[in-house]
Amino acid sequence: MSIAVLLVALGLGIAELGGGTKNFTASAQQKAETLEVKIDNFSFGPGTLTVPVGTTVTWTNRDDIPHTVVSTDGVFKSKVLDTDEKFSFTFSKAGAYPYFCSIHPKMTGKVIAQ
Ligand SMILES: [Cu+2]
Repeated sequence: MSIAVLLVALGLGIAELGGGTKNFTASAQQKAETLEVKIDNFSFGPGTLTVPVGTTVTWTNRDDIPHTVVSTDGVFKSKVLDTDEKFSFTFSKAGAYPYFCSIHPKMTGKVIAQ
């Protein structure tokens, strides 16, 4: 009798654990969102952006001068962005993604997806 009660209690505990894991997964998915990097005064801001995997990053050129966003490893490459134009990329794999402006190679930035 007492063993049966114990087993039921254990079963409930495991069920709760399972529910907790599902909730955690759901909230992690809700965190996937769009984050913005501003291009202004010949720099990317923030220069290093850490995001959860699945996040879409949008670069917006707030400068009066055309810029590009080009992955050092060839993962993504924007067209030439004029003032207020945007470029987006979704980081679906974890890793470090350094990038630069191909017009002004001294402009560099990095996205870390984890
Ligand atoms: Cu540039």
